[in-house]
Amino acid sequence: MASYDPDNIFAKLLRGDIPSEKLYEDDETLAFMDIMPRSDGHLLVIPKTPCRNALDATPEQLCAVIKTVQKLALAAKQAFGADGVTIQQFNEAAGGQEVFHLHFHVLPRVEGMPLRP
Ligand code: DGP
Repeated sequence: MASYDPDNIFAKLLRGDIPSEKLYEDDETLAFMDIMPRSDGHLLVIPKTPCRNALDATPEQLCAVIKTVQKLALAAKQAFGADGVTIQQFNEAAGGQEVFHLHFHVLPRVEGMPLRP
């Protein structure tokens, strides 16, 4: 597996080099709106420490991120009047990953509404 690139887009976002619509942060994690939302309220949760993806993550990074995912999934479900929430996570290009800093997608879902491409 390739090593962590400190100049990936989410590392830049964490450093404040590029703007983001922040929703939540704690000592270990950050949540912000996805720039290309596939459902209303589509957000991303990332660890603040370097980590390429779930295959590269420590148990501590995974625990911290999944706790924030649950918190934000519950909040987004309520805020967007959703019936459910899809949680997605991709690993390496072949697994659909485009940004190589660990992130989970949180997608509020309304009954009968497909995800946008
Ligand atoms: P993937 O690595 O396939 O899980 O997709 C990366 C996601 O990150 C995709 O849904 C779009 C989003 N994204 C890419 N660049 C930016 C950015 O600069 N800001 C924000 N907020 N989201 C981004």
